[in-house]
Amino acid sequence: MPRRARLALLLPLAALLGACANPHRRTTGELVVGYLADRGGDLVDLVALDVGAGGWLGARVHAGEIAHVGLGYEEADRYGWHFGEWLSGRAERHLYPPACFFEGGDAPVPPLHAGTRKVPPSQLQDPPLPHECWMLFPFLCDGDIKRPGGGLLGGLDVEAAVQLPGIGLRVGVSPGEALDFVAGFFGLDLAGDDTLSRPPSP
Ligand SMILES: [Ca+2]
Repeated sequence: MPRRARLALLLPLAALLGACANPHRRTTGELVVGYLADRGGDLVDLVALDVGAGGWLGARVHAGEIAHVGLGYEEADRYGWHFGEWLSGRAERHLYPPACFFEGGDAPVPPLHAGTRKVPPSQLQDPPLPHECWMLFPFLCDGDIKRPGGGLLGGLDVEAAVQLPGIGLRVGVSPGEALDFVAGFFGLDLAGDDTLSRPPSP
């Protein structure tokens, strides 16, 4: 390739690298590593897989803030991965009809789900608080059931859990976080969790 033509090709590339090297005082290597880390972070945010060490007998499906449907009772310490958060023994409990009907006695009660409240991120270290919500459209009964840090995208989380005496399993997928993962390839950060979208640390 003639030297003049090579220069014509290299000059735009050099200009591009120069722009990449210092948009926020980050080097090109930091940008590449940060981009890959953000895509990986978005990917692991969209799945949940954890075990419940505890007892009782129950099965349930939670579909964001649309449905908390189940049967039976689970009381377990959860260990594993849950939508970008590592759980190491967080106590959770969930109670569903018909036990709730028994608690209500003769009074007619709606099909309630009693469980641990999802606390805001600032209170993650505090003990979980009890809450009750309807099994369908639970947000109408309890307005504070969002996953910590889940935001609007977390409202689409779907998870299923089975608890047997001694051990249980929970799996989940977050369509909202999946949307954020795909959008990341187009330079969008719907969840606001990309490190590259934040100013670099001094
Ligand atoms: Ca993101």
